[in-house]
Amino acid sequence: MKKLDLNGKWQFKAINKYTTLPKKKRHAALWMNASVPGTVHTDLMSNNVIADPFYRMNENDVQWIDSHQWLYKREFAVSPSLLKEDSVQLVTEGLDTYASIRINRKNVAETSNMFIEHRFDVKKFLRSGRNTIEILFDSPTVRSKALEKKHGALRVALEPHRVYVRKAQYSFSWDWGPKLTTSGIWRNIFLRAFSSARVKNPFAKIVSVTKEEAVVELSVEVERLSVRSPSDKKDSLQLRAFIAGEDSSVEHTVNINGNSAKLTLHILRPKLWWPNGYGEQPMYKAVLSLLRDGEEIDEIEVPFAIRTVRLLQEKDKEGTSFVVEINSEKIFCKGADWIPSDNFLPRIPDSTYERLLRLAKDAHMNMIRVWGGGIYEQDVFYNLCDRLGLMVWQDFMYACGAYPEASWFLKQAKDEAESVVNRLRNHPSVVVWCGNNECEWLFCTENPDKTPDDMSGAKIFRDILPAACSKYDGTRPYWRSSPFGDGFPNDESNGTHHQWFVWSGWKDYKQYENDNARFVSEFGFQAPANRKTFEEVTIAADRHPQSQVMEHHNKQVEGTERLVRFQAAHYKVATDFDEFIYKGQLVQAEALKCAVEHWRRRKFNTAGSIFWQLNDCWPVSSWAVVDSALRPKAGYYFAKKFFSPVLMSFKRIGNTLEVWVTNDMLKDVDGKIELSLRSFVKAKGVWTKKLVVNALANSSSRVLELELSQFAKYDSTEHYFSGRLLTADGLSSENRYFLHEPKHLHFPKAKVSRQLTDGGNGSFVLTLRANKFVKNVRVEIEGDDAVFDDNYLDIDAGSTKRLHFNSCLSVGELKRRIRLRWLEQ
Ligand code: BMA
Repeated sequence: MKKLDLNGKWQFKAINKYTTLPKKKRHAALWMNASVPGTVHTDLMSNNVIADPFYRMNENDVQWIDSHQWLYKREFAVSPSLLKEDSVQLVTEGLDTYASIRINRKNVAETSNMFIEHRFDVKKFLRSGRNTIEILFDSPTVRSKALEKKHGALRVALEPHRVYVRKAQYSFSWDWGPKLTTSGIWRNIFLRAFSSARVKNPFAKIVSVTKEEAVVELSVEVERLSVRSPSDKKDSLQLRAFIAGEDSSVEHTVNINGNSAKLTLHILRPKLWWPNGYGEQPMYKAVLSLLRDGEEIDEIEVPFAIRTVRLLQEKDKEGTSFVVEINSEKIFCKGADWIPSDNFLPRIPDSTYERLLRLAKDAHMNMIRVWGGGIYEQDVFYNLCDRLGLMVWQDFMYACGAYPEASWFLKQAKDEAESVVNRLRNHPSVVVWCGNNECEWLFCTENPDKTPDDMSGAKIFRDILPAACSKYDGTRPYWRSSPFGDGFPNDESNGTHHQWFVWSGWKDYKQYENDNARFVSEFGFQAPANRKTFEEVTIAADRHPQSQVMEHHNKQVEGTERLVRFQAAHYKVATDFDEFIYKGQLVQAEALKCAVEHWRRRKFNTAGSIFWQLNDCWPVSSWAVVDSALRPKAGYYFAKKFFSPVLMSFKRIGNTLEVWVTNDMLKDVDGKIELSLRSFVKAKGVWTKKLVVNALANSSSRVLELELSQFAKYDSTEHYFSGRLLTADGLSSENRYFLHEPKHLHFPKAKVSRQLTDGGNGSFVLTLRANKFVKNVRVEIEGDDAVFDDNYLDIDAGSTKRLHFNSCLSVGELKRRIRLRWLEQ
C-alpha cells in the first residue's frame, strides 16, 4: 500500500457564476494561497480578504462568500512506481459539500455529502511526473435553495433549505451560532495505491461476554481488484487476526473466499470497559493482516474494548423506564450535549478536544451526546471518549425539521449511515445510535392530530437508519430521535425528553422540579461567556449587556431579554458588564443544579440528565458551560459538584426541608452528615445535627425531614442550612439551602483573606478564609487561564477553603493578579 499526501499548500479563487463579487472583494477572483484541510473562510482570512467573522459584528460582512463558487487547485508529482500498482485511488475524507473533482482537466467525480469519505479510482487520469488536481465547490446555499424550489419547502426551524443538503446544519446559523456557511476540503485528501486486494471496514464485534471469556467476531471486507493475468487466479488470500490484550493474546488465520472474511476469537478472563466513575477503560487491539500466498499485502489495526450495552425499557407505575445498562449494571447517565467546537472545523486542534473532554471527565460526566445539527466528530473525539470512559450518544446528523423523501435523498441517507456505522462501530464509547434531533417533536407539536410517521423524512428515521445500524453493527440500541417515545414524542412518561418548557417558556428554573421525565437528553439555561472571552472580540464601548454587539453575540430570539428576566428572579439585576456576566453565570449554574439534583434524586425513575450544552463554537452568550475560548463558566464548577458520585441534596416541600443522598457507586456507602443552621456572621452553627447514613448501592434515598417551623425564631434573611456528607471512603458532598433568593438575603460586609502556597512544578494552593459568610466567590487570575479545582464557592463564616491550580506565573506575580468577587448587597 502506497500513499501520497495531498494536504498542505493549495491555491484557490472565487468563480463568479451566480453573482459578482462585492466591489472591495474583486481580488478574490485571483489565485490566492490556501491551506488544506481548510475552509474558504479561513483561507480568505489568511489572505486578508476578510476580517475575523467572530469579531464584533463582522459576521454580517462575510455573507457574500457562500453565494459564490470556489475553485481549489494544486500540483503534485506522481512517481512511476505509484503507477505500477493496479489501483490508484483518490481518497477524500471530507469535502464540504458540492464538489466537482478534476485531475489533469478531466472530470473525475462529483460529491454532495460533507459527512463521509469518498474514494475514486483515478489511475487512468494520472501520469508520471507533474499532475494537477482541481476541486470546484459549488455554492451550498444556491444549490440547496434550488432543490427546495424543485421539491418543495418543508417545515424546518431556522433556514429551511438546509435540510436538502448533507452538510453540518449549524453552518446555516443556529440559536447559538453565526451564519458561516463554509466550503472546502475539510478533512484529509490523499492518493492510495495498491495491487491485488486490500482490507477495509474492520469490525471487532463483541458477541458475548462472561467472566470467563469474551467472544469476539473479527470481520473485514476485502476490496479485490479484477485479476490481471491467468496466473493471478491462483491468488489465495488469507486473513490473519491477532489480538493483543493486557495480558493475553490470541491469533488465528482463515482463507478468504469472496469479498469478506470473518473469524472468531475467544479472550479469556476479559477485562471490561466501564464508563467514567465505574471502573477502568482497558482497550484491546486487533491486528488484521491480509496475506497473499502467505505474504502480507495489507494490514489494519482495530482498537476495541469489551463491554455490553442494553437499553432497559420496563413498564412501571410512571410509564416505561429508559435506562442505559453497561455490563449488566444500570448507569445513571450524567453529561452534556456536544456541538462542533468551531465554525471552522479543520482548525480545531486535538488539544481542544482533549481539554473539553477532560473537563467533562473531571466533572464526573459519563455521557456526551453528539447532537444531530453538527458533525460526526473527528476520530480524536471518539478515541478520547474511549480512553476517558465517556459514553457517546451518537445522533445521526439531522436536526429540527422535516427532511426530504425523494429517492436520491433517501439513497444518500442510506450510504451515509453505512459509512458512519462502519467508521464508528469499534468505539466502545459509542453506546446509542439516535436518528435525529427534535424532528418528530417539532412535527407533532405543530401537527397535533398527526403521528411521527406522517412526517416527511420518517422513512429515514424509522426504516433506513435502524436497518443500517442492525446490518453493520447490531450491538447497540437505536433510538429514533431525541426526544422520542410512545405517544407524543416528548412525553415525560417514556422515552427521552427535552426539557425546554422552562427556559424557552420564560419559567423560573424551580419548575424543573415538576418534570418527571424518564431520561432527559436536553435542558439548559443560557449564560454569558466569560468576560475575557468577550473582551477578545469587542471594543470597550461594546461592553454593556445590551449593546448591539453583545446582542449580536446572543443568537436566540429574545436571548438577552431572557438573561435579564432570569437574573431578576434571583439577583438584583446588574448593568455593569462584569457583574452581569458574573450573576448571569450564577443563574445558569443554579438552574442546572436544581434540575440535576432533582433528577438524580429520582434515580432510576429518571435515568439520565444530559444538559444542553458543554461547548461553544464562537464567543457567545449561550447554554454552554465552557465558552469558546475553553474557559469554564460558573455552571461548569457547579457541575463538578452536582454530578459528584455521592451527592447530598436538599429538597423543599411546603414547610419541610428534606435531606437526600444519591449514591452512584455500585456498592453501599457508609457516611456521616453534619447539618447546621448557620448565621452569616457567626463561625459556629446556631443549630447542628449529626447523622449516620448508609446509602444503598446505585440508588437515592431521603435520609431526613426537617420541619422548618422550629427555626422560625432565626431571621431567615441572615441564616441558611449547610450540610456536608463525608463517606468512609473519603468521598464528600457539600450543599447549602437558603430560605430566600440571594437578592433578598442580607449579606454582611465580609473580608476574605488569601494565602498562596507554591507546591512546586507550577502547582499552587490558594487558601481563602472568610471572616463572615461569603456566597459564590469567583477567583480569577488576571491574564491567566488557570482552572481551579473549585470556584464560585460559598465560604461559611470563620471557615477556610483550599483551591488547587496550575500556572506558569511566579508566586509574586500570581499574588498581584488574583481577583476575587462575591455576592454583595
Ligand atoms: C434544542 C437543541 C438545539 C438548540 C437548543 C437550544 O432545540 O436541540 O437545536 O440549540 O435546544 O434552543
